[in-house]
Amino acid sequence: MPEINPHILRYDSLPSTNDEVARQAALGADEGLCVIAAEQTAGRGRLQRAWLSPKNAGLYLSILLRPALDQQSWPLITFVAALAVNDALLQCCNLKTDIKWPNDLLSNDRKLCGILAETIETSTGRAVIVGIGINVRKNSFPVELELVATSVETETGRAVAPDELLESLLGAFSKHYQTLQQASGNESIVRAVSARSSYASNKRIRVNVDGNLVGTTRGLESDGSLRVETDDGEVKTIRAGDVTVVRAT
Ligand code: BT5
Repeated sequence: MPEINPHILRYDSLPSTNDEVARQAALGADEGLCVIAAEQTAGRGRLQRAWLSPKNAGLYLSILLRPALDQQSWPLITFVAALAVNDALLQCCNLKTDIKWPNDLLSNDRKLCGILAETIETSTGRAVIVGIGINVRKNSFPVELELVATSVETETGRAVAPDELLESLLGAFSKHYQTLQQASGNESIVRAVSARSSYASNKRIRVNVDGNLVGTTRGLESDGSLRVETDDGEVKTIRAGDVTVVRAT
């Protein structure tokens, strides 16, 4: 299985590292291109939501992949990134994080990392851009994020050196990406995520599909979809959405 051979480009400031990778991918850049910016002025989440990316406060990077994978496995690339961040934070910061379906890492129920995987067509084939934002330094979050966001420094009392975190992250990403390419790779990745996610099973949640569905999570499908059992016993398979915890009253 081919390993990721990272080609790292660093920038002081970019609108969005995902957009810069898309630009270079359109020009024919190879798998493994990794763009890092000290700040983003227009960092993005899903559905064009903003990702706050103040200067030197976090690790903001995007990796270009040109996967030779079945289409069914492509959604699992977000999980590969989540596992890599989870490994790197454990290795470099001794910080255990919870993978929140489908694209967040939490510490103490607050968001420490978000992942944005986007598929694009290029003249040399379809490609995936995996954007990862990790809050490293304590940061004065705007009031709407104060209660929902956190950073490595807040959680551990120490801001890890971004390069140390990056090296560990790229190594782990390469390892999990290789796993995904093996026979039964989907199952291995899904199993690993399930083991590191309190959201995969037996969690009371609300998800913003079908008019805000409420139910209990019942595991992950091999394509990464989330099974949710509603109160009338029906099990729905959710491919994408925003999940919030429903707390017992
Ligand atoms: C995400 O979207 O969580 C994906 C974030 C991906 C960011 C990376 S940084 C490098 C690369 N370049 C980019 O332009 N993007 C990627 P989503 O699940 O839609 O969550 C977005 C929501 O997270 C926002 O609406 C806010 O509520 C919240 N948020 C914004 N900035 C945050 C931050 N720094 N820390 C925690 N939460 C944040």
